[in-house]
Amino acid sequence: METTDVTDLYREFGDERLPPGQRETAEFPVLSKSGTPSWDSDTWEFTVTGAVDEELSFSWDEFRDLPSVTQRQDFHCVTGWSKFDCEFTGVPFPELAERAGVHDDAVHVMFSALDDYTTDLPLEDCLRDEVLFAYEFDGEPLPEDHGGPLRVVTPHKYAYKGAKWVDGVEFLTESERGYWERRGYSRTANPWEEERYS
Ligand SMILES: Nc1nc2c(c(=O)[nH]1)N[C@H]1C(S)=C(S)[C@@H](COP(=O)(O)O)O[C@H]1N2
Ligand SMILES: [Mo]
Repeated sequence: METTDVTDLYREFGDERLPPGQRETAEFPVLSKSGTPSWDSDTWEFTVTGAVDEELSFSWDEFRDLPSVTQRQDFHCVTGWSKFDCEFTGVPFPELAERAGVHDDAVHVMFSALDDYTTDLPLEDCLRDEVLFAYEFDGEPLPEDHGGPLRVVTPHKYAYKGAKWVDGVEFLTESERGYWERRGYSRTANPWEEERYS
């Protein structure tokens, strides 16, 4: 499959590919608030709910039948490391938003996950082709400790905005806070502005 290089999206935010206060690492550390949850491909279900024309639900096979893309992206963790050139395959956020028919009064999005993690973003920050529901990393199924079977990646934001083990997305007409956002982390999380805490 063809890979689209989106590692130049930093140009929207400045001249430096590496955001301030970050150091590049070749590793891919695992950061999880609790352990890696188990999942079952027979019962796994992904839902799109809230301010939409049609709420959607997908089985694992149905989700895998959605149109997908492969992108080369950078990954910035709020704790200070960045990993360049990660190859993720998955479904772009706008594809799902379009299928559900997002209402005009939706302004915010909440992602939920199998480990009860949540994270939120303004809707406009999600309606980008680089926001992926990813199920492959470097051509292999996404490792379970990195969020397999399915995670969100947000290369324009710190990585806590990308829910691992994601199982739902809810469109909101008022903003709400996710797990780390309630604990003082930034709601917008732009790495080039060093929006780490709020
Ligand atoms: N479901 C879930 N998603 C999560 C987290 C988590 O604890 N649970 N941690 C977040 C944080 S703080 C970071 S930095 C990245 C880490 O992703 P990684 O473990 O693949 O490096 O996942 C984010 N997504
Ligand atoms: Mo993090």
